[in-house]
Amino acid sequence: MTTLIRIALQKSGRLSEDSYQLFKECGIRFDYGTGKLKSVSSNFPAEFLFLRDDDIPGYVEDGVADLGIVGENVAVESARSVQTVHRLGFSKCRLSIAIPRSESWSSISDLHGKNIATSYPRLLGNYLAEQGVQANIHEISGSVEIAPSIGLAEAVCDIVSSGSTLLSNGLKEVETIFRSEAILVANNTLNDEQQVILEKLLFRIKAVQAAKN
Ligand code: PRT
Ligand code: ZN
Repeated sequence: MTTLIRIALQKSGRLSEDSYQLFKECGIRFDYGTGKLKSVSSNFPAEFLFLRDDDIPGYVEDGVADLGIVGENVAVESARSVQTVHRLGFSKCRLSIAIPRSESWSSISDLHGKNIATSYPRLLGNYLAEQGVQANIHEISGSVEIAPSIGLAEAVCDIVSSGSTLLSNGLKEVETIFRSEAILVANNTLNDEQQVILEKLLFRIKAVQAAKN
């Protein structure tokens, strides 16, 4: 039986379109968007799995998938043991601290003793520790931006792209703690055949990227 490499992609979200487009430009064909959870390529030894982005690092660590495309923010926050094999340059965003627009700000030490709402407790905790700031981290899974207006926290730490979500919630960005983009991650123990397929894929990805620059 020929070896297939299993690649986990986000089913539907901010990573999906560019991920599908990348494989298309690499000349690798597969069906997606039909509601199917997996699809085998018709012209490359790969099988694609369509998942929630949060599940991708764990699937790759466990070897359910050999490769995955995920935001670096999600990969690092997950603390899963996977290797970053390539940076893909799309789905760029930043993880930033924001406070109500009416509040003054002089430095990160303003957060000492404050409550900060975030879905990224690990990334935020590491940053605050590095900066020597002691604050209370409140982990919430969604709608982080409304936390200050409902009295849950004095600050938030959330993903920002254009900044319009912060603006429309009366917040201002005061400190960027992490810059992210989509990355290709791999299981730590690929066998020789899988490694050969990964090298072929990387060769094509690099050619596509080089043609754009
Ligand atoms: O359903 P599933 O769990 O798979 O997807 P999801 O809803 O958890 O993730 P999704 O699709 O929103 O984001 C996937 C990845 O895209 C993230 O992990 C980031 O790496 C990256 N990315 C890029 C973003 C953004 N840009 C982004 N703007 N992720 C989220 N946002 C959100 C942000 O949380 C905030 O609510 O968009 C809002 C801010 O956008 P602006 O433009 O108003 O600043
Ligand atoms: Zn998600």
